[in-house]
Amino acid sequence: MQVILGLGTNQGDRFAALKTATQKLSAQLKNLRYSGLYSSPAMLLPSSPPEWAIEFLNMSVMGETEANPEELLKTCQQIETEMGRAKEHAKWSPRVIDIDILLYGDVTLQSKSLTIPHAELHNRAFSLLPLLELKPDYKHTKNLAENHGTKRIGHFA
Ligand code: PH2
Ligand code: MG
Ligand code: MG
Repeated sequence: MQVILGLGTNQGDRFAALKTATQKLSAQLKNLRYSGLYSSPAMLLPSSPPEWAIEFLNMSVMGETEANPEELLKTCQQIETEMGRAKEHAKWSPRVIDIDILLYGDVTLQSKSLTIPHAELHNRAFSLLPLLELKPDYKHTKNLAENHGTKRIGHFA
């Protein structure tokens, strides 16, 4: 199955975190391809402390896997854990790495652990713009004139 994952980081050496994460993912996904690199202000909750307002780096990757969605989710979570992300964390707190399943082929799925396509994909320029580089024909509902300060800052690889 062809899948697209969204990567985000706003803690520590963000570029190094993307390098490490993509390296780890390359052991799990075939024909890995990378979007460009995007920077955007942290999207926070009204209750988030102001010190969480740390600029994000986001990108997406596309590859092929034989893992089912739950197995792929486990793989993503394991890489997050290996890279030092705490299992229990406050919602939208700064993170070394976040790896989300954005698309799993054309599958739509809703379970306790997973919503595919990603529940917020159509609201987030920092997810959608990198995804569209890899899948330009993806049909979405977002008005991309409102991109919440999301900027393409260069190539990843
Ligand atoms: N991820 C979040 C919450 N806020 N903001 C930006 N700019 N980029 C993200 O990836 C992001 C966020 C929850 O996963
Ligand atoms: Mg996320
Ligand atoms: Mg996540």
